[in-house]
Amino acid sequence: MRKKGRLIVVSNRLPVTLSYEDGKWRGKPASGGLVSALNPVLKNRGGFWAGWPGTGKGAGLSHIREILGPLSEESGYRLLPVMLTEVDVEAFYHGFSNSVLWPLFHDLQSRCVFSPAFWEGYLKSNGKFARVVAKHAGENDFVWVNDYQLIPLGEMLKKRRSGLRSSFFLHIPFPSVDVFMKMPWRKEILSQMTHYSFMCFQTGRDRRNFLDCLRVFFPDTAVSGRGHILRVKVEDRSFFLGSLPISIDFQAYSSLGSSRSVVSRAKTIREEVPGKQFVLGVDRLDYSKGIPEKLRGFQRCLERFPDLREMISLHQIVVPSRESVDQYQALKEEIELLISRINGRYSTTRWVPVNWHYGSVSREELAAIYRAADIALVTSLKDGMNLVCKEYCACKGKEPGVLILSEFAGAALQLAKGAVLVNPYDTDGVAEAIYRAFSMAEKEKRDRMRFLRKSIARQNVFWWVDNFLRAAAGKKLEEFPEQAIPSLWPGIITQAGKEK
Ligand code: GDG
Repeated sequence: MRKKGRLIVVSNRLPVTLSYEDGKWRGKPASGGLVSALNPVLKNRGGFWAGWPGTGKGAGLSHIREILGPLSEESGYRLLPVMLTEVDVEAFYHGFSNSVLWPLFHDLQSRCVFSPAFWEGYLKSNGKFARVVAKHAGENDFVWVNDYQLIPLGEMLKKRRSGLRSSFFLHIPFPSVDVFMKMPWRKEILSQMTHYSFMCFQTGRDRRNFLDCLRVFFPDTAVSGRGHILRVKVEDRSFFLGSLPISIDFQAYSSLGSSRSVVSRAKTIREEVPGKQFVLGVDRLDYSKGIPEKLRGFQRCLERFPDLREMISLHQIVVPSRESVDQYQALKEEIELLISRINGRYSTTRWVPVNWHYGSVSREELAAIYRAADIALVTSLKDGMNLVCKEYCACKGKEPGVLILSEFAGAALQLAKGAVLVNPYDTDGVAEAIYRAFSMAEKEKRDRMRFLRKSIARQNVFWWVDNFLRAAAGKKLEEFPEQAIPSLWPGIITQAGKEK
């Protein structure tokens, strides 16, 4: 009998964060959009998640092994580390991934550093991922590669194991031809993207941009079919091409938001809020999230609508990210400066307009903050999807709340009807949207929230994953076996590329 294939997820980072405290290495589950979406999918499916454990310094293989064992049991899937050296991380992660692809794909080409050494490091580290995955994947396993850091992996896996099928999901946007053209390795990247059996984007807009680029660089590109999934032929390769908006486990967030402890904590948060209503921002520290633009919009709102002073406050959670990169440090300083200016100018003895928390909070606490917030404000300059806005609506339950959402977030295409859309570069527009949300009639708030929740509940993360797997592997999530976590040791590959 043929062995049933398992589900294998590959992403740059494993869904854990390692830290060295009190002379000991510790690990805890990581936060982030990709992790939030894929965690419930892989749980108890007997597969594994391969990725870099996020540290090159000091943590030897035995430490990693010690930490990942129990965490694998907790997660319900095996965590398989891909070991990278500090030099690898510099060129592959900080370099090509975060100083070329990330800014370019978010239309911020002036932030790109097109260094050939980064490109070489990108290919070299992808080779290390290919080696680990090819070693542990079985013939019938389904390999699901995630995100821009691993674009070359599919072709590399094919070269190592011709029978191994892999599919790809791009979590970030795909730029238009004019922007994409700027990248020196544009044709190589495009070609690598055609080596997956299924290539999927967040939105129809991203997919259209990708097809436009293909047609420029591969004029023989042929497309057939219509709807969510198309068939594309480029040179001697043919593959499926889709667009599926990623989502959340709506039911889980909705239940969490209505749980007794969260409702009670939300009440306490509300009581502590200075002013009548509060606006919430939750973002990773990243220039693509438009945090300074949000602060400018909020400041403008206080300037133009004095009746809102002492009546409204902004709570901004900023989750630390890529802290060692200068541009991110500069962004943090810009945020601090803007906040102190707003607070310096408008604070009174009873009211501080902006409160911010630099760090992450527990999932429960986040749910309570979502539930308590009157308005959620998402001002991404560009965002693949944005899960925060979906989590906010899920946690709100029947409580009225208003979502102000950037037109440039992938989620805007899906949630346009219920949300108040803004262009984050338009400071007056953001200010007016906050004023409108503040003054919105209760009935309109409830109607909009009902619509948003319905739409997110319908296209939840399981809808997304089922559609992805159906298009990519011709089966549903339940058809992947529920199995015990596979054993891993021995068979790990070290930073130096040796097997242990
Ligand atoms: C990328 C794309 C795309 C945030 N603060 C805390 C916390 N979070 C969690 C949220 C949410 C996630 O982080 C952020 O997800 P986003 O989707 O908003 O953004 P990215 O991290 O940039 O994700 C994005 C996503 O991938 C999925 O494809 O939507 O466009 O950029 O889940 O809940 N979680 C906890 N504490 C916090 O303080 N526990």
